[in-house]
Amino acid sequence: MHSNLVANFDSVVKRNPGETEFHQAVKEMFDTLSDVLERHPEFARLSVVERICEPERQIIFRVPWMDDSGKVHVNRGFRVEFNSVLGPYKGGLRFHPSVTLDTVKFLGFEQIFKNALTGLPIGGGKGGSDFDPKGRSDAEIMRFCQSFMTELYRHLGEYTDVPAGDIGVGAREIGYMFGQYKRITNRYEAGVFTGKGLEWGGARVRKEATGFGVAIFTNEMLKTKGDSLVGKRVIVSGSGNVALYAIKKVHQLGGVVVACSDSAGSVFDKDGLDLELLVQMKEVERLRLSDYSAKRGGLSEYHEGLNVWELAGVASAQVALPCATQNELHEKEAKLLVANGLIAVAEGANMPSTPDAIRVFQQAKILFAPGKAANAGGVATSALEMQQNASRQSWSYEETEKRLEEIMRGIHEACVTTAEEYGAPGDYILGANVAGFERVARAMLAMGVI
Ligand code: NDP
Ligand code: 2IT
Repeated sequence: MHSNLVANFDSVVKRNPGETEFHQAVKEMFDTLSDVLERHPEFARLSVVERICEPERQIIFRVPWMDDSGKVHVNRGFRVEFNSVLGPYKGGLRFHPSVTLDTVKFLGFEQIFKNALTGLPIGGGKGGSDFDPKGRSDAEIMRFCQSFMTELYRHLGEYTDVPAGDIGVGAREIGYMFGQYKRITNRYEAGVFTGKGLEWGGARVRKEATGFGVAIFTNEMLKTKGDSLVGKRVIVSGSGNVALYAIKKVHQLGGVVVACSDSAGSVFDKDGLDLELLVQMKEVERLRLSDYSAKRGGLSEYHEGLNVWELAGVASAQVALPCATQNELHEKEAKLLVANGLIAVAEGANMPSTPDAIRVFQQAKILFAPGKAANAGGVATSALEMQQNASRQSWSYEETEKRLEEIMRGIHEACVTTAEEYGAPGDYILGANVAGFERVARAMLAMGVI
């Protein structure tokens, strides 16, 4: 590793003690940047890497709220405004009991380079809370969102910081937060949030965009081998926003998804999942996946407590799309997938594969798309939502989907050509990291020491 990267990694570990996910995200990035620093000594001379690793601003705040029985709860809210050199801070909010500053920093760091890869004018940020929405009533969710926004609103703005959804945050939560923002500021500032409802400033295809983008990117990778998703058997992890629409697009592109999961277990439908039923259950009725197999009768098996990747032996899948959460796909499961005919992996989630799992995929020469490339369709369509809000326009579904496809093909092309330029053909991790980093680094140099 280049000496500047070694020194900066030591410093990141020392200055951010115990933040192991943040360290992991930084390490994955640094592992691919040595040649960039060799070619551009000015990046080291002007401490670009050191500056990129230090967020511009980190906000941590108390979120008190009252549940339906009158009990008061205190959660912690976060927003890490990481880098605004390409545009306003942009990135989702995650509500999950596991959220810490570490989580938000690793996600915010990844977001800088993902957003740069889209080629659109968006900086990087991320936020969230350790609030657990599971089992909460609608009224409790609303009170929590209002309390969260009563503090966060002062840091947001369409030219400053623009949140969206992530785990535990969908159109319902965005609605409550946008409503509170509008009320406090007395401004209908549509461009301050993305992922809004279609009747009040949301963009068509935003809901579907991340999952659609993952499937489109996978198909592009397969095309480089003269292949496609047609006839491929696919395992998806998770059954949330990203997973559901990855399944939909895989089916549209001719593949068949045979398994998916939630944090309690996994389902296996050997002839393909019933997407309509899944969407109805998860999006509308907010049910657990354990209810799905009962509704499918004998067509489906539910495996309580099973990590979906362990189904690799029975599923004989050629494609794996991890769409749940970070570090969910480990070395052992990667080996199982490879032994059972895997040819491609695309990360719908952020950092779902552990470093050891990635090593297994790379050694087996599996096509591997890292999250910051494969799942960038969501934030890219968020940027399209901002564009529509700024111009007071609303594009058709077809127009928006066409743009999403072009953006995903553009990101794929940038990964491929950058990897070739750096002597690592087929290495999508290096391609994505270097292409994203170079855009951010060049802009930072242009703007002086800020
Ligand atoms: P959702 O909340 O809609 O769905 C998350 C899914 O993952 C659920 O099925 C959930 O199961 C499962 N899951 C979450 N945490 C865990 C865990 N610790 N262990 C096992 N399963 C878990 O979130 P999204 O679909 O929006 O996000 C999924 C991933 O995609 C995240 O990594 C997110 O950062 C990333 N992403 C999201 C984008 C977006 O536009 N929404 C854009 C780009 C990336 P359960 O219901 O049981 O908790
Ligand atoms: O991880 C991500 O890219 C997101 N959660 C979406 C961010 C956004 O601003 O649309």
